[in-house]
Order: sequence, then structure tokens, then C-alpha cells
Amino acid sequence: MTDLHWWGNYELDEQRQERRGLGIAMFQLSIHASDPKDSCLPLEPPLWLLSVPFGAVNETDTGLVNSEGAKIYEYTYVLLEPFKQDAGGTYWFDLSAISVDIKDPPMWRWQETARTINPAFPPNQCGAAQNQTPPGGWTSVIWAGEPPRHSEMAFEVTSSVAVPENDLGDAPDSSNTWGAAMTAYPPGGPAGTPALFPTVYQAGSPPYGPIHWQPKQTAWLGPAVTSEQEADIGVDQDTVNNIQPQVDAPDLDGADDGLILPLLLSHCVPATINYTVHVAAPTTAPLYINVWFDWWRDGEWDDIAPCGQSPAPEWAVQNQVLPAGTPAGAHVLTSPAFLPYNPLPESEPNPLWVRISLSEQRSSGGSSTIGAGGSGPQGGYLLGETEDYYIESYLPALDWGDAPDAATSPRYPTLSANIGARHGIVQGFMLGVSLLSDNVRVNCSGKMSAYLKDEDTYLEPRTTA
Ligand SMILES: [Ca+2]
Ligand SMILES: [Ca+2]
Ligand SMILES: [Ca+2]
Ligand SMILES: [Ca+2]
Repeated sequence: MTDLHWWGNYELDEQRQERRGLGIAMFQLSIHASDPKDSCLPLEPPLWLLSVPFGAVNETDTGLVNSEGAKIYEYTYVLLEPFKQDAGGTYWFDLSAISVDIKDPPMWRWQETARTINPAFPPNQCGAAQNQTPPGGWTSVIWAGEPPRHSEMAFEVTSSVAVPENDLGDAPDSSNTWGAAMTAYPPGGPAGTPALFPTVYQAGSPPYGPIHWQPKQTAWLGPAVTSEQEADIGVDQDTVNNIQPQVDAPDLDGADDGLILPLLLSHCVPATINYTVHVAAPTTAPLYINVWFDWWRDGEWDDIAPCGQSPAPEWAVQNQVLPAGTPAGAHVLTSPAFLPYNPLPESEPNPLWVRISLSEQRSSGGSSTIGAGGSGPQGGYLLGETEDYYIESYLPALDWGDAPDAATSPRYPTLSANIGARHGIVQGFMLGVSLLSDNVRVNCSGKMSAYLKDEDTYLEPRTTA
């Protein structure tokens, strides 16, 4: 932490004037651990202690008044040396105002934010504590009543430490810094299918969660990247970590913006996905795109599902190449075709975790180790970005004709706007030899382009007007 902020007020006298007396000489600031004997009280001696002259804390009128009508002031102190917090630690912030002259003291009070029966401070829902001498010793601040209420104090601890450039994924990972089990399905629990996705880079590795050291240097997925130090601890540009294992919360990373949704993933029907890569400067070496789907819904990306005699690997897109010399700008790319494995009928929800990763090194996909699918190299990737998605619905693919059509002057009715012929795909029933499901898109000029060729299955006469 680098800055401390707190709020306070002065008691008012009968003339509604602030009782400032001869003023505050200094604030004594300290940080404490929790008392192991009573975790709702601070432990002595403090971990950190500093006396700060009043002139150094910048008393600022917030324009707010408290319930007595007294002005509320904000005080800010920027630490000369940041105070380092340990992951998972609980800390108390303690504050005393020291008067210039005890014979005419200021009646300054630390502002409360609330008096509540349900204080927010985890893990034991503790409210504020006080240490009054005499007799000394910490006690909880409890306001009598039915039920009794606790004080919450107005303060803020902030960190202005620069966020490292790294990018990581946000799929749930039970081998994390916190040693807390995470749930893949349903995400966030209650406990169901354990999550074994490799997301955290340091803890529980190998398999290593993919980390990208310089995601903004050359190319990334979608329009944006948000950076973080690690997936589950440290500073994060989004202010929350990508995953919070201690509360079983995944999928908290910003800028999941590469995959173009919705996906069309009919069971055992060849499919493709479209995604956006933003290239900062023309590439001088190839980059690789890998995509994993948890077809088996077992919380990892290591399996190969069966589509009859054909394998449907969870590593569905394997080292698709973005060639050297790709110009700067946004590029919409289409993956090679792969087989989805979604055996449940469309009416039943059957969500799955998906990872897309762009990198300068080819992925080895994984190994025999459980949780290796979707992992990255020991030394991390230099370039690229990883995005993880919890996909709850994927539209069934329809087969569309691909004769030319236009929104304004329909000639061959192919697009849905012109009531084109379309067919739900029935397994084993098709025209021609192999049926690829079209992903038909219309660009601004009203022209249609199909991302996949299905010359042997077109449903309308192919002629030119
Ligand atoms: Ca992105
Ligand atoms: Ca995500
Ligand atoms: Ca993040
Ligand atoms: Ca799996």
C-alpha cells in the first residue's frame, strides 16, 4: 500500500463552531495484525507505526456533513516507503490524533461510515475496535441496543504501484496461491465439478498457467488487454484479480474481447470459430493461435471426445498460424474446422469453459499430466494474450444457401432477411459428401460472404446475374 486516506470531523460547540482548540499536532498511524486469540481485535505491538505532522496530511473539506451537521474532512498521507502486505493477510489500520496542547485539545473524531449489525470486515465480520487509556487494551466498539451494532470507520488504503504488463487467463484453477479448491461447474460453486484448468503461473506449477510478459508489444486478442501481475494475487489493472480462489470466483479478468460470440457448436458437426486479433505493428515472425474446449465438462482440457469414429479433441485449434508480415490493424480470423462435442439436446444447458491463446511459441497442447491442456511454457510467453470464457449457450448451426443475395435487391433468397432457404442440420442426412456449417455474415455493403466453402452442398442454383 502506498497511500492512506481517512475521514474525520470536529465536534461543534453551542454556536455551531468547530471545537478545534489549539489544534492537532500530529496523527499517529499504525498497522496491526489480528490478535490470534481474538481475530476481531488488533495485535500489539504494531507491524508499522508512524507519527505524521498535521501539515503533512492535507486536511480537505469534502463538502459533506455528518449526522450532527459537522463538516467531514478527508486526510491523505502518502507513504515514503510502501507497506508490503502478504497475500491472504488481515490488517488493522489504527489512528490517533495528538493535540498540540492537552489543556486546550481539539475535539476531533474519526468519522464512521456506518453503525451496523453486520460489519463487512472478513473473515469474522468484525467492526471497529478501540484502545482507551486508562485502562488500555483493545475492545470492540459495540453500540448497545437490540441488536447491538458495530462501528465501521471511514478510511481507504490504496496502492499506486505500477501494474506489471503481464497477461493471464481467468478460468478456475484449484492449484492456486490460496490452496483453495475452485469449481468448474457450476462456476463459483456450490461444489460440483472441480476446476483443474492451468491458470495460475507460479503456484501449483507445472502445469504452468500461460503468462504473457509483453501482451501489448505486438498483437493481442480483441481490441484490448488488461494486465496483471499474476492470476490470483498481486496488482491488477482491473483492481480485482482474474480469479479469487478464496471465494471460488473465476472469470474476473477484463477485456475478454477476442472470440466473436455466439459460437455455433452443433454436436459432432464440423464447426469453426471467428476471433479478432489486433496487430500493433506488422509482424516479423509467425504467431500461433490455440483453442481448448472442455467438451467432457470435467474441469480440464486434456480429453478427446468421440464423434463416432472421429476424435473430437478438447485441443480443438492447434497452432493455427498468423503469418509473419501480417499488417497492423484488426483482423478477423476463422479457425480451421473442428468437431464440437455437445451431446445434450439444445433445450438442456450444457455450458463449458473455453480458452483461446495467442503466442509467439507453438503450444505443445499439454502432456499426460492432468491439467496440462491449455498450459503455457515454464518461462512464459513473451507475446500475445490468453482469454478464458464460460460459454453458456452456443447457437445450433444451420445450413444456409450461399447464392449471392443482397439486402436491398434480392436476387437469390439466401439471407434470412430475404427468407432464404435454410435447414436444421440432421446427423446423417445431407446433400453432397461432407456438410460444413456455414457462418454467413453480411458486411456493410450488403454483400454476403461465407467463411467456409461448401461447394458440394449449395442449395440454390449457382448462376451469375
Ligand atoms: Ca483481449
Ligand atoms: Ca474471462
Ligand atoms: Ca485482470
Ligand atoms: Ca476436459
